[in-house]
Amino acid sequence: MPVSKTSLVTIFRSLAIAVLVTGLAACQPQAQPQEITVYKSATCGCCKKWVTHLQDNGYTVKAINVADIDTIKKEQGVPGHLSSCHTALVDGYVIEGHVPAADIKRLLVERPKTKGIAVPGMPMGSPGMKGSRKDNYNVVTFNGNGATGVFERH
Ligand SMILES: [Cu+2]
Repeated sequence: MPVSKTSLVTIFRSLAIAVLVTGLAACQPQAQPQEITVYKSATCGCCKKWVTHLQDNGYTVKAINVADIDTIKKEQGVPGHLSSCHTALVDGYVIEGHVPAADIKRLLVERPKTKGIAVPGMPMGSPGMKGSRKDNYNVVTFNGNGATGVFERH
């Protein structure tokens, strides 16, 4: 049976759409994991505010209160000079301190070779540290051998 020109066009269009849809799906970055575990002390107010910031940005937060947060930091290889009030774990990375949710998202999309990222100390104006002033601060990467780098400037 001869195939009409119209049906050939229809078949071609369907194929073209199928290829396009497959291509678009392949280009999508890996979906960000929704769960993040946060270790903090029970009395830390700014830690709670950072947890709220994560929840506002779509994360399911598993908050765990610990008596000795320094032990967690040592276990996770957070360098002493980069330490802050809370330590979080998400998809193989360590998140130390008041790191903005947008930077965590970029970390999980770009997946650089690093142990984790940190906002050392507790800079005013970082998520969970809203106050009368806004300090400049850096989000820094760290790895096991003491090397650090700048991940983002705020
Ligand atoms: Cu804090």
